[in-house]
Amino acid sequence: MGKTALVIVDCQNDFMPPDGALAVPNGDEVLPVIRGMLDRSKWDWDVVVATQDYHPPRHISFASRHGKPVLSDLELTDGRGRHYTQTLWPDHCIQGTKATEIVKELRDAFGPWKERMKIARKAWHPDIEQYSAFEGYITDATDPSEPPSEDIGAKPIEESEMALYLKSQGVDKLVIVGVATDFCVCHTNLDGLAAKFNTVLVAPAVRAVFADRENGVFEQIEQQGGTVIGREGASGWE
Ligand code: VGL
Ligand code: ZN
Repeated sequence: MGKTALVIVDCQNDFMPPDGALAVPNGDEVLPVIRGMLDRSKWDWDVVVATQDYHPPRHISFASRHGKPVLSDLELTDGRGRHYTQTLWPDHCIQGTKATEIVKELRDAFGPWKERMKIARKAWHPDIEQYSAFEGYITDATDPSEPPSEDIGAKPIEESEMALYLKSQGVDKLVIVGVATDFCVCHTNLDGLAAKFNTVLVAPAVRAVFADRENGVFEQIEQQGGTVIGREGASGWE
């Protein structure tokens, strides 16, 4: 039978209220749910991947770099010559700082999974935005460390480090939790489907930057063949 990976998206200090620089509204509500999913006596994930937004100072997504207001949209050309619309963010998740660390409440629960666990770091290049775990690189480091020195270049999703790692472990199903539903969770889930994984998004374990967009994200994922569970509330999804 195929194996299952729990994918914990961006549960980092900077995304958590009350003090995070880019606090996702009610983002901390996902933590007890995800902690429960890391209880080794109840769950047996074959693989656990925790993702980390991992920006250098002056990252292309930072409003401060462009002298524009936070949350405004800006047409940009990125470091690979791609034209796109960037939502501009406050400075957040800077490499090597506490702000980019995965919250302690979850790190404390990683112990029993150590042998099965990887970190996927993304958006580490100054001129490239990456919302999806499938755009990042895979590492064992849970502590702040240096990113690669050069852009590894865009790879087709199915040849990405994330897809190759999951496939090398026999994984064919992803259970996706974390923040933010409308950015990194959404892109990770859609890329997972594009890379031919079955996906299950656990609604009680995700929160959005823009809460009114959450239903649209769930519908888009379902239209692409993904499953969304627990939309009616926290009970009944296990
Ligand atoms: C994210 C905005 C900027 C996310 C990351 O984790 O969803 N959102 N960077
Ligand atoms: Zn970011």
